[in-house]
Amino acid sequence: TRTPVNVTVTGAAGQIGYALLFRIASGHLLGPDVPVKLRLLEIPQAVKAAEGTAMELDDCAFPLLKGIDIFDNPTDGFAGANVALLVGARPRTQGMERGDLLSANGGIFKPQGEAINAGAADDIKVLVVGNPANTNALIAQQHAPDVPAERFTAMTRLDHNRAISQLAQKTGAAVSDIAKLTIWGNHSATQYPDIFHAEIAGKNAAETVNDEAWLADTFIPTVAKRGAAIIEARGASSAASAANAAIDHVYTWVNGTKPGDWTSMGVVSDGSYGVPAGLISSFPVTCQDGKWEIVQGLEINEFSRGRIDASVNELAEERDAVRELGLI
Ligand code: NAX
Repeated sequence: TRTPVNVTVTGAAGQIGYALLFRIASGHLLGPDVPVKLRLLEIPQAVKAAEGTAMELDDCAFPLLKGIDIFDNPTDGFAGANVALLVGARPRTQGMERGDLLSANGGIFKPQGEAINAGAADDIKVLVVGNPANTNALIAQQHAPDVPAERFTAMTRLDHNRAISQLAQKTGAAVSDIAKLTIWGNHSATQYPDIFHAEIAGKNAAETVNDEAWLADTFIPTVAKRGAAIIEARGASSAASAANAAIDHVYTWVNGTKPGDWTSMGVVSDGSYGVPAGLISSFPVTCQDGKWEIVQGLEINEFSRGRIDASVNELAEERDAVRELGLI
């Protein structure tokens, strides 16, 4: 029998945590034959709530769940971690400037990066969900010099899934018929969902849709502003869909993309497609044997170029801001 995989989840007592932990424990993160041990990391005030969630996890009697430990400090929380899901973050509150938001998150992701560097397992894979996800991932990565940079990723899979769903609804296709969709750039309102290389049952999606006005005025803003629309409707931000995307992201990273398809992940740039090296930006990636690779050689038309550049510029600005604040 396999040794359990240690999965650390930060923000475990939050709403995404509540939707995420049960799916990890039931085998959806890594596969139906992979036992897991959960390490829940919370701030001291939320440890009691995390204990409540742990009681419910016990009450599910999940066959794959081999243990739950709860921590209130990153050093212990990341010790021996094979997979780390960094969900807990400092949300933007009213009147908060971008600098304040980045500083507050630097105070979380710097020590977490250091703790991962010091104590995580050699095969550690990190997914940052907490916003601003790309830049939080950059901060953590910069403080983990002994961990290969490619092990730090940021989540744009929710945006990817949202885009697939919108495209399926527009064309009447099944979601499972849609392939090669790409989210480029930052997980923010500037993100660019690209259907020019996407396929619907093997046919080019942009040609099938053949409606640039819909693309520019409906599809892109609907995907980019979906988070706000969910808050408006539900009175709370996306939680189950975000947890589902985190599951998808790690599952795909570990178990691979399907032949003839790719996914979207925020990964460290090697300079591909004009994205400055070192930025953590969303790209089309394939995964195999637990490693991701940026899809190369795609032709980028003018429509896409401007939108990719705008989102990447925003990432560069965020990086410059955290640099100025001394966070990286
Ligand atoms: P909640 O406020 O419900 O939960 C956050 C939890 O994190 C709280 O329990 C809090 O105590 C904990 N936390 C705070 N600082 C911590 C620290 N230093 N160490 C450990 N735990 C800490 O937020 P929730 O709705 O679960 O969202 C979590 C994050 O995901 C937010 O930053 C949110 O913006 C982000 N999202 C990212 C998405 C993405 O696609 N990348 C989509 C969904 C979501 O908006």
